Amino acid sequence: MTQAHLPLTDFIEYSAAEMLTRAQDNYQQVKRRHSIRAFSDRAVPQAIIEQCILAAGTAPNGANHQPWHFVAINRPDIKMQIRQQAEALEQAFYAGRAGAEWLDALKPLGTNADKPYLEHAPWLIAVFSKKRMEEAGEQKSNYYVHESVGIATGFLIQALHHAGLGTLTHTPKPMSFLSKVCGRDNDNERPYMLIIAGYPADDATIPQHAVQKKSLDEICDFI
Ligand code: IYR
Repeated sequence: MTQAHLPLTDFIEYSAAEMLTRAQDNYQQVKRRHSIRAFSDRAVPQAIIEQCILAAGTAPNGANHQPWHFVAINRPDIKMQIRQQAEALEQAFYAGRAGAEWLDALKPLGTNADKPYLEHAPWLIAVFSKKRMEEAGEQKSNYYVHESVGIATGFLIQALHHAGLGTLTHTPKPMSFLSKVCGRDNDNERPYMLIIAGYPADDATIPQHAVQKKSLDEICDFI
């Protein structure tokens, strides 16, 4: 049996001229998003993070199973644990586990194993993916989990940027320690990414090469 459908009442139609202006404005806004690695410890109200996570939860996803879970971390003791464990992993990564080619690719970023921002930034948002949907004792498979959680994470980053916060995506490898620290150590959930959010530090910089984006010709064909 097909499920009930509702009329699409919240679609807003714009003229082609308005659409072009809106698309241009959006591009100008999103191109001002840069990953930053120096965060201020200024507090950011939880209510802002809540709205951004609600926005992430609207992402298109497989069969509307919404195969994600977010853990928004503000507690200094938990942030400290994450910093300690992430830095230990990164030390091994930068000491050689990454391999020469990868380390070479990271040179322009100037990154190293020190991750003070994991303690300084007011919010760390751990994104988890869920293999199955658990519903009143029932277990159903989730679909396109990686794609769905990737889109939701993109929505989250965009929402945080739009709200006026600086962000960084962080993927310590392996990330399994996050499951334990966040109390999500179960067979169904996997850590997907850690998003750091807060005000940029006064001396925050971006790598010069980070602003060099490929041209439209390079990234797109119209056929
Ligand atoms: N996770 C490491 C290394 C790193 C890897 C990539 I690919 C980046 O774009 C940036 C960093 C770190 O956080 O330093």
